[in-house]
Amino acid sequence: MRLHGKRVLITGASSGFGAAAAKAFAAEGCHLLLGARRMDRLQEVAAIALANGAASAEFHVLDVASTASVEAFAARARALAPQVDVLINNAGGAHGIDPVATAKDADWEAMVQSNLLGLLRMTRAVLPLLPHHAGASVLNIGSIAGHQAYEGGAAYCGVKAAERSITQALRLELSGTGIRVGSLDPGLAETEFSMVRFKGDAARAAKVYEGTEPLVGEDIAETLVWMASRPPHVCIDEVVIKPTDQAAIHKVYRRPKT
Ligand code: NDP
Ligand code: 8X3
Repeated sequence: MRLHGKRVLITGASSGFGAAAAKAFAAEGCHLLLGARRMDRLQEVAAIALANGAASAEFHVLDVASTASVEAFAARARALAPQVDVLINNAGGAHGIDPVATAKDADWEAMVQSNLLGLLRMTRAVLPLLPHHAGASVLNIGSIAGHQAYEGGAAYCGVKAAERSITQALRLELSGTGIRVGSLDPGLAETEFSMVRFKGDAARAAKVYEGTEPLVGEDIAETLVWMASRPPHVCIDEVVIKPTDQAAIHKVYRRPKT
């Protein structure tokens, strides 16, 4: 599907994968609607998108943890145009890395609200805007954490495993509509993810990427563009992308310090 002039809605567009996706879909000449909680950052991303060729770049506050906020965001989308061609459910992240024995309710709740309920709410709100039989896509950001659990990741791995199930269920529910539903599941990527997980501890966040070459936002963004631009009869169900240095979730090659 040619993307020029298509309407693309991206959640979590204020940093990381979402901001990179805004720039990449802008370069294809798309109309963008960007959502996140940090409006100053969204404004910057929208300006970059316009400079990069976006047909338009609107932004609106969005907290996917709130049904009212999601509905207000969808109302903004409807006011801009009667249809959305590509929905990118990207908002989310990890909070803490404590084992179940000591983890905090607030961290669990934040992860369930954004990665799991947020994905469901956003999809429910936007489904009526997705055209049938026109190559529309719902692209969900999962994680290799949804394929393989790790210590301290019970809740995060759980919500990302749920993302895979939601993607599969939605594909079944939408059978016959022509709407494609796909999951893009990255491994280690350097964004603000670790700063959020470690609650602003920059030294601890930097350690995650020390000595290794992680993915960057652009790697994910160009894959999202590829998934959304396949011919309408082609659905890319699931893509797993890891850094070459990450042979498996626990096996990350780190170059010795020189
Ligand atoms: P970032 O922290 O850089 O980006 C996360 C984005 O999600 C921000 O734009 C943030 O915006 C937004 N967000 C978080 N919570 C909410 C909320 N309640 N409502 C609206 N927006 C929200 O990290 P990434 O770009 O890495 O993360 C993007 C997605 O990729 C997440 O789902 C993450 O789990 C997933 N992922 C990340 C990997 C990595 O290693 N980086 C690997 C695999 C998957 P704001 O704070 O302004 O609301
Ligand atoms: C992010 C990748 O391995 O840090 O989803 O959980 S990981």
